Amino acid sequence: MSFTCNHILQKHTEIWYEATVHPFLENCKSGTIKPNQFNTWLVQDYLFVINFTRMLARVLASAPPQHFDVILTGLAALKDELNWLKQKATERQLHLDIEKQPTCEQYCKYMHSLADMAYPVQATALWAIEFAYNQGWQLPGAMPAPYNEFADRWGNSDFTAYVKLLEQQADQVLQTTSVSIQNQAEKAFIKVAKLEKDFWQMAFNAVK
Ligand code: HMH
Repeated sequence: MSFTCNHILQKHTEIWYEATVHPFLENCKSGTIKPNQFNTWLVQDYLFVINFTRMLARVLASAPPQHFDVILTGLAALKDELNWLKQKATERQLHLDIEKQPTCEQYCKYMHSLADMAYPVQATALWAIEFAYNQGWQLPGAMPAPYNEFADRWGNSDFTAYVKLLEQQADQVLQTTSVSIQNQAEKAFIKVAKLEKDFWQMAFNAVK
């Protein structure tokens, strides 16, 4: 039986549901999210994306040359995303030179630790991280302003196509790797799902 991203996903639908369906996102959809909850997410996500960009650079360094095109597209998109997140924070008069909350810190440390893993594990984790936001921001359906801009960033068709390419690249290397590395990839998927769930909860807890 072939070992693919979808195979991993189908084995862990419950934790994946918790990673991608959260009251934070539902309250963005209904317009009832509190400013402090949203702003907490925004600032922590900016800090997350800085470290995610570093992770993607390390994934590139581990990848076979045939995978460069997709990864470089991702890195170029992150250049834009970092500037955009900074601009959104400035519009809301938020300071970005603050400390990471423990959950954000934990996620960033985990992304760093992936550098020691085999490329198929890194490729699977990368896909899972992007797929989490692609699904999470899309599943609730159309959001009101100002949240629609955020939902569109990760839910738009170009981003969806990019995530599909990440899945194909991960599938390609998962097929031909050892069972031990396949198991590590599955563990990475579960870890990402748990961290995603915790990240939403971290922001949701910031009620004031
Ligand atoms: C927490 N997960 C988190 N933030 C993001 N921006 C993404 C995934 C997608 O890039």
